[in-house]
Amino acid sequence: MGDHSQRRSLTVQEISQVLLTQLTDLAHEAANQATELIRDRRPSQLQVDHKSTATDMVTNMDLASEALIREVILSARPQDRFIGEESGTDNAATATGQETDEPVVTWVVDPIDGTTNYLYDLPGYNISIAAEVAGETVVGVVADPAHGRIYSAAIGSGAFCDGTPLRVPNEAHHASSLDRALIATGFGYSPDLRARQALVVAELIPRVRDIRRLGAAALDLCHVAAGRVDGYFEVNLGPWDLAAGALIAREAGAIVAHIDGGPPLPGSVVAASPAIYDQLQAILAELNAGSVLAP
Ligand code: LIP
Repeated sequence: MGDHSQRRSLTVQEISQVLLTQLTDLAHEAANQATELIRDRRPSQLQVDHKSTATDMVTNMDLASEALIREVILSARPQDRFIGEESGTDNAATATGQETDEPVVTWVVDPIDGTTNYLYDLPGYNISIAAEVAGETVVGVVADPAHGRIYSAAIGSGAFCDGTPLRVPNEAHHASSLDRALIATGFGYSPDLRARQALVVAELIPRVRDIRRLGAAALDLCHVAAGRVDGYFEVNLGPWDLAAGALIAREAGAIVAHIDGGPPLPGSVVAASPAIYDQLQAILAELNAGSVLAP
């Protein structure tokens, strides 16, 4: 194995279409196998543990799904890095990269996004798999097992749902003004944070068509891409909640940014059709939606 410390890191622009296709196909394979596991082999009784709060749950199927996705991906590409929500491990120390000039690929995975929905067997839980190069998401796949849909995107190549191109509607038939916009959002697991987030929604709700709280960030972003909601915002998320869905929304023509404007950062996002993005971003700034994290 050569000395990879000298290996140049390719820019995102230099990634070959061949590599993007390989990564997309591998993410689809892993998502399909994880869908079969969590939906078709769902046990009658889930084992549930808690993380940050009593409502921040992880089930045995979250763990099994992540182990399966890790196995599918790293058995095909052992040189890659893998960061999963539940294992909390990052095999950066063992990721060696290729002998060739191929860039280091990091997989960012939420094995079940929308765990509460999954626990209650409510639609909306999903499997979110992203591949990153040089810190930028280049491939994103989000599987929606309850509806049998798979959303996907590769950087610069558009967004798709089950192979059908997705394009955010930006004409008036959906929403050209905020008061006709359907906006999705979500809440954290801390009661104090949820109370502050609810105050923002209380101010917002009279100024939009309606609010939807669907329970899973990755799919909320895919709904923006598919025009099922006109915008989505949320704070206090993990990188695995956002990585794949943000690329899919952006590749479908949505504007995706940090809730306070600027490039998106892990944890905080606003995504919307170009027709209403500026209005939504402005009202969120007016309501200090990005500062709810500070008690
Ligand atoms: C969920 C997010 C959702 C948020 C939930 C939760 P998890 O992720 O996808 O948008 O509102 O509170 O964080 O924990 O189910 O993977």
